[in-house]
Amino acid sequence: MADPHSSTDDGSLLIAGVGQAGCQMAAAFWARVCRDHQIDPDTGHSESGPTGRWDRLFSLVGTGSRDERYVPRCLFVDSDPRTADELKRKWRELLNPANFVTGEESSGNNFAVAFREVNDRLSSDIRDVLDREFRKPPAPTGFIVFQGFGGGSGSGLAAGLFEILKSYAPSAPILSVGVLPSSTVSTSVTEPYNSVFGIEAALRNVDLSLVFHNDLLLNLASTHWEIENPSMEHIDGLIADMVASITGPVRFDGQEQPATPLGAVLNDLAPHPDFPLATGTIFPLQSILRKNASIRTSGQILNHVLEKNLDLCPCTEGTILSLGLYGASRAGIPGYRTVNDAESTENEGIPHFAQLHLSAEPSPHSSICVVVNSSSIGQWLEELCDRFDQLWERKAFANWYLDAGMTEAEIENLRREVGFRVDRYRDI
Ligand SMILES: Nc1nc2c(ncn2[C@@H]2O[C@H](COP(=O)(O)OP(=O)(O)OP(=O)(O)O)[C@@H](O)[C@H]2O)c(=O)[nH]1
Ligand SMILES: [Mg+2]
Repeated sequence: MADPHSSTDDGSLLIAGVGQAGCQMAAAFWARVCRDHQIDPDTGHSESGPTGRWDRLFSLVGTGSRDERYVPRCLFVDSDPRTADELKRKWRELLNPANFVTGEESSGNNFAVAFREVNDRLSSDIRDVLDREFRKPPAPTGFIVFQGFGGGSGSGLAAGLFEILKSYAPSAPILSVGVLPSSTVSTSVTEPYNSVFGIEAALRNVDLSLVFHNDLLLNLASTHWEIENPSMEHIDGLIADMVASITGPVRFDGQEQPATPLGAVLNDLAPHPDFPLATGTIFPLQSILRKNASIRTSGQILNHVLEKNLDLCPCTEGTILSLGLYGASRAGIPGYRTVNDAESTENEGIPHFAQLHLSAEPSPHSSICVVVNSSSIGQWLEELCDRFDQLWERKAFANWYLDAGMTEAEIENLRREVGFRVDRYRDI
């Protein structure tokens, strides 16, 4: 198939959720962007017509205002059908059930089983969905893939999916959004294996992998968002809000510039292809405005966040390769603008940072999302490799992977590849 990315770049996206965590995060993202574009997520209709570059994410089906529905360009893939069935039920008017591809049972927390399954059984169904989506103009020219690295499906199915996506559009940018296994919120002992294999595949295929630790997000939910006993649903909402913020410039025209393609946003955040990892945080603008009555403009918010609130974001130690600040309002995004260098020169301590997109008149309902790509993210990979090594030294659970077709040499090679990444981060 021709690579549509090479001939046209109208910026339309296909959003995939893989595995339980990935599907749930992707569904939260759709609920959030529906609201941004004034599409009712419960019906798929838009009373007053959708706003912004909705056509970059949704297809319009039906004619006449009564029949018109806005259908997400999505793909949900999981070995286990249960999460998919729940999402199909919950969002039955919004998400097309034909865009869900599932196996018969969970991979059992096993990258190798899931990777084999995608190649053996699921790839033709995935290709059917992609064929349909690529036939609808405009064809997707960028992908976002949500995944839980610790899960067998989130790692193994996604590794297979990246290869399929590349076969449709080899040069289209890919953003992966993933949760890393955390020591406190973890569901399986094999998460370090799955994550090393899953991260290796992501870093080999994507332009940027935006990674999060669930325990840090749980903490953020209770401290800055004042949510009592935060659940996974709250965490998925925060991740969805961050991805919505980062894709704001893709989905809405700016005041001084038209909407940007995804590739440009990812380039800002991963200015060097060897370091395609970032993490982020999001907090309410209200808390800043309440304490600082003199803040009036986006530029002042930028300076304030860089000076006082940078410690809210993990991984701001070490050398910062890029720092993006994105603002979004829950009540819709009235118009983005890029704060230029002149407004940000007060912060000489930050060597590089990506474009800042905030609405010109900050609303108290806005949130601020900070995304950072820095040398200290390498430590997250290093911790993961250490946890992998503790298992592999004893060959603990090795037979799970060997029995599913991986070889010891292959496993050690994938571990080495992630080790090379750690070394590169150390050398920054
Ligand atoms: N942020 C977030 N994390 C989740 C969610 N659901 C599960 N997790 C975490 O994600 C990791 C992967 O778990 P799952 O998503 O259940 O695994 P899976 O991808 O379905 O893979 P298998 O079931 O092993 O085939 C684990 O560390 C879970 O704690 C979710 O909705 N949001
Ligand atoms: Mg699962």
